[in-house]
Amino acid sequence: MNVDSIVRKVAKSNLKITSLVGSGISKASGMPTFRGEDGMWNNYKAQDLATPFAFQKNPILVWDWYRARMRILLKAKPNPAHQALTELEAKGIGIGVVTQNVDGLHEIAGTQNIVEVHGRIRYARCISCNHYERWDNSEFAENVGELPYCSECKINLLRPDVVWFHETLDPDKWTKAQNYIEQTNLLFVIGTSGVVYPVASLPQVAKQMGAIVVEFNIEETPISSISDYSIIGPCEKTLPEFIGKLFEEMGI
Ligand code: BV8
Repeated sequence: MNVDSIVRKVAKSNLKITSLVGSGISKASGMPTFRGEDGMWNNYKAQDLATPFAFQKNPILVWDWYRARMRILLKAKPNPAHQALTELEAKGIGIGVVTQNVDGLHEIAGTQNIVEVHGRIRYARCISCNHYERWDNSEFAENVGELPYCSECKINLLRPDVVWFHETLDPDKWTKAQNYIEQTNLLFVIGTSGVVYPVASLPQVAKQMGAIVVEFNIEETPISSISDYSIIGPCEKTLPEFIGKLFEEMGI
């Protein structure tokens, strides 16, 4: 089915769209994905570094991985896919973005209703006293091989303010993400391999609650089988095109 027919099928007056987003949306901004060919760093798999055990064993290695990502991020800009989600919200039919990404590009694109379920790379938090601080523009971001200590308690290490594998999600953020899904009658699933739980369970929940699910990816994923429509192609192209046609169809 072509995009025009899909748009005609999903367009209706009281659309409430939630977007469930993964690292594929930031690929065009230059950010590496997690499991694609760019998911490796210095022969380490991203998901082997994004764990409390890796940090405990070798905090310098883990911080150097985050510094490498931050150096790319400091040059990255939101791309047309991020901007399309901001327009969706501005037109009053986008109710929220549930992002697994930690890069902060949705906020820079101007989207307001975002829940960063896996945290935010630009902040670091103390492993003990819960002090937070931004580190993206600090000289620490440059100093490979160095460890940052908390400026509050002075004795403990800082860690990236993200959710690692085997760590539970922030309950308030998880509740907010579920609230978006419960209000949704059209779910966009954008640039995610759909393998990381509990976030990967959300499309099924939306479906069971009667929402239509439209997937935007460059390939099939485990989510494709429960999606009503899968739009194959780079989301930095397919998403703005789809959303533009949706606005036309709805006359907004
Ligand atoms: C949890 C933050 C409860 C860090 C991330 C055993 C023991 C313990 C837990 C588990 C276990 N087995 C399973 C689990 C659960 C585990 C999990 O799901 N593991 C998977 C891998 C099997 N989950 C957890 O641990 C979660 N917590 O369950 O708590 C608990 C606690 C203890 C014990 C039991 C249960 C926490 C998960 C959070 C991990 N943190 N990131 C950081 O970023 O540094 S996850 C990481 O994966 C990123 O957030 C990333 O966004 C996310 C999902 O990946 P994707 O975004 O989908 O990226 P990926 O590369 O995979 O795919 C990119 C996609 O884009 C592809 O489909 C590609 O085709 C597409 N694409 C590429 N280019 C484009 C495109 N699409 C469109 N256009 C393009 N241009």
